[in-house]
Amino acid sequence: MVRSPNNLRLSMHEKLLSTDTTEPADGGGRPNVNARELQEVRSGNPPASKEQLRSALAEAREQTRTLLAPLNAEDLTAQHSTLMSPLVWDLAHIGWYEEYWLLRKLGASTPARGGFDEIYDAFSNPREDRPNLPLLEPAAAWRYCDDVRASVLEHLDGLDLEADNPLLGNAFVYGLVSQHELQHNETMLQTLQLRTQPYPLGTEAPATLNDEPLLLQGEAVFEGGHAEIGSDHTWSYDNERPITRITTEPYAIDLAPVTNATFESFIADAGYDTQSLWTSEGWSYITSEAISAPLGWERDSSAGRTRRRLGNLESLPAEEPVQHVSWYEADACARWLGKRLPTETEWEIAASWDPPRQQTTEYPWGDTFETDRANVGRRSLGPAAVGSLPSGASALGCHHMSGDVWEWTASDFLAYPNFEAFPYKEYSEVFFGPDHKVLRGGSWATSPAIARTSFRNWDYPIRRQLFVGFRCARTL
Ligand code: AVJ
Ligand code: FE
Repeated sequence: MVRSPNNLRLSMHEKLLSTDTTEPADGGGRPNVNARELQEVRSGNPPASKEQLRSALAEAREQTRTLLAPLNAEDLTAQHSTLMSPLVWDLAHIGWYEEYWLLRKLGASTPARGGFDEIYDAFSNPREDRPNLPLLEPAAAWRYCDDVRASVLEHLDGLDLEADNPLLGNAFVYGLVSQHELQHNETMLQTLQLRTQPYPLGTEAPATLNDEPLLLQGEAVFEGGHAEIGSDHTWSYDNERPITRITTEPYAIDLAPVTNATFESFIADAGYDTQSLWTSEGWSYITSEAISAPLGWERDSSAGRTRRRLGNLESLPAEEPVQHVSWYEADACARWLGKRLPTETEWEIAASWDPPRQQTTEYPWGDTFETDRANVGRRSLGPAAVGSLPSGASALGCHHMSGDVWEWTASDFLAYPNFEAFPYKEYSEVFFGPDHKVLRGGSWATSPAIARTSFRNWDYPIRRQLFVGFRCARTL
């Protein structure tokens, strides 16, 4: 996994907690840590070492190589869906973004190679137009990425990480670039999900990490009151900041995401034909697009229900979280269940708030990523059965909050109070508003460097190629 500077910072955090846990007189179990001291540790010290930056970049590149290795030049240059770019655009865009931030913006003397802004800046052209651009061929795109990387590493050797440059605070700009590459890996997997040719799944079945999954049908309860959301994690994005104190009404939230079996029951109960379950936009969307099941679901008279996973046809695993539903379908199915989608605040409390300690954790189980607690980072190319990852549960008792499937929330993508765009408005700010819904938690395809509980993803409510499902909540 990525040994990000954050891990180092977190081990200090843990040390603080474990060496100084004198119980307060009220026996409340709250560690006796001076809040300001903790705040300082959480605010991104110690600074990253160059070795950690090199390995974060190398890890992201390794992921990109592994992902694209099974694909030929035609697979890489074709546009498989107008919703997505040709894969070779994503590849060269990864190199362009790295050149832009780690060479041009940091003022490296190394000359910029491309002059590629009109082609590879995502704001220059919509995805559907990208096949018509004079794109680099796959071999040239790889050479470009490799050349940029070589210059970046050379420049980093001579760089003063303590220099007075906001981009270098906590070496943030290196986090920006490595996380960008990892995010585009997931984007490329969405492209592979939309095309019909099979992508090799390897020998591994979707991770069932516990042979006898727990039956997870209950709810966790938050009694209401104060909690914190957001992050000051070293490499968190501007939209996760700052840590924000909120108050919320009591609510219940499901211990697990909705499964394929439950979603089948929704379909069998005429869910797609019952207008009263749908918002008016949702109803016109499914009727005009003739949608009657999640993306990739098919019905085979002999095999029963099947689904397409990265182009491979399989029988539908009943106990996996449902994937590839739009926000509208999630919203309607939750209504059919007598519940609703959680707000992103409710979701984040359930994922990371520890009520006795009055603290948030970066992953559901604590502050350090541990491989066996979550199905992330393409360790398998699909979600794990619900209940198969009991060691990944949050303080409130919710499972699968990191990994498996992104989860739609009820919330529009908006700024937290005191938001400050950094380092550019086009990462988050230009997307704030009612057009995008927030997704949380990361999927099986998301790197652990991104699947932290504070991470906010967003997309249009009609999108279904995402590795996204949902869990339900209700007001108490
Ligand atoms: C956070 C996944 C919505 O893909 O549009 C990639 C991430 N930003 N390149 C996106 C991103 C710039 C972003 N999402
Ligand atoms: Fe990008």
